[in-house]
Amino acid sequence: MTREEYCTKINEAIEQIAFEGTFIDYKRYGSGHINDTFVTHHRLEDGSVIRYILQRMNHDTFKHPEQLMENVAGVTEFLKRKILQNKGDVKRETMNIIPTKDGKTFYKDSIGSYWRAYRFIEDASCYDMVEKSDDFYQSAIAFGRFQKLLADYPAETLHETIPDFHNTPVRVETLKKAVQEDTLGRVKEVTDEIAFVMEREEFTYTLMKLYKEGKLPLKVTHNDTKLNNIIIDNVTGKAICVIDLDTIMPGFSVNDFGDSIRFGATTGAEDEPDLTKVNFDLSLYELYTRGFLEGCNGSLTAAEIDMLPVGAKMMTLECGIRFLTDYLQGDIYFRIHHEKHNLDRTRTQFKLVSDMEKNWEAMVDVVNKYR
Ligand code: ADP
Ligand code: GN1
Ligand code: MG
Repeated sequence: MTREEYCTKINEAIEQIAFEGTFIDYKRYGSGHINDTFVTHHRLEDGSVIRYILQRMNHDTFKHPEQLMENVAGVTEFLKRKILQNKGDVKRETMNIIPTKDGKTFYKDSIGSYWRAYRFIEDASCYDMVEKSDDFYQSAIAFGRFQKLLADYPAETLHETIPDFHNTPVRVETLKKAVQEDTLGRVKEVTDEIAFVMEREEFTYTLMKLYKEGKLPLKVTHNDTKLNNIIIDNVTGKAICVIDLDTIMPGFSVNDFGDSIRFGATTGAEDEPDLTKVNFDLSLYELYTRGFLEGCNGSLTAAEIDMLPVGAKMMTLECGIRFLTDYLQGDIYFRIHHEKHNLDRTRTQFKLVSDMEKNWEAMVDVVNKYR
């Protein structure tokens, strides 16, 4: 699709969605790797301007956007009821879908792209890295609370938006296939990284094995608990809203914990090319552990708590495996901004895995301190 055709489609989508006010303009927004996100501006009758989030859902990643939106609508309605019970603000403490003019949760355009819009959460911020450690702590409370709030959500009604999303052994198999196919001839560049994964293949079975033995429960989980999937209030400094609900599915609580750790408990960005700047940050790990357990507020079993460090290492290793696979397959999944972007991302993740292995006892001790 040319840029011009794309713009036509955005305008078509804006036309179909029941936004308030008169449309002014839109621009690209945020730093997500999967969807195309825009902010739109609209003028209200009193002259003020209102903003919305407009997204083109990634149809290659999410094969059934209509099912995905059923999940998002179900979960946000459920959360709204709980927020109201707690006398909270439903407009800011959960995502609010802006329906289409004919009352649907998404708009499918004439070439089959899926669009959806949300109320923009104002007077709040979203961070790509931990700038203030308290933000990380607040995000931990919010992600823990999110899980607790959804503990009685009817999990059987959720669609699996990406099958085997956090099934790490399956991710290893996909990597092996990409290595065999070596479509771009990149394998020779990454033999160390491939060996790094193979040395840890046995480890990747840890959580699935416990689950199959009935020792680890399935919960309703977010599955993409990066710091930039949480919105922090500019005035109170509290994490008010969990966003990016595309991957809500039954999963392991420890993976929600772990994904936050891999993204936030580090001294470098996810794509930092200089590995000397990337170190696992044990004190941020401790802060997050404290907040997450506080937010979960007794809803985790002893086995789940035991497995928190494993969740951290698992999600970091898995994310590295996914970046590496994408590098070998020609960068078809994660949005990249330069040729070796996925390789840089792979290396930061594996550096963090090595650091975690070196700090393993301390990681276990921290969990035991707050359990
Ligand atoms: P992706 O799946 O591509 O990561 P997200 O749903 O996380 O997409 O959105 C991308 C970014 O857009 C977020 O990181 C955040 O900065 C911003 N964003 C998303 N939803 C909202 C919202 N309702 N209010 C304010 N900002 C939002
Ligand atoms: C993607 O969509 P975004 O940018 O929040 C990915 C996550 C990865 C993450 C790595 C649906 O998250 O699983 O952990 O990139 N989301 C999907 O930054 O694959
Ligand atoms: Mg996101």
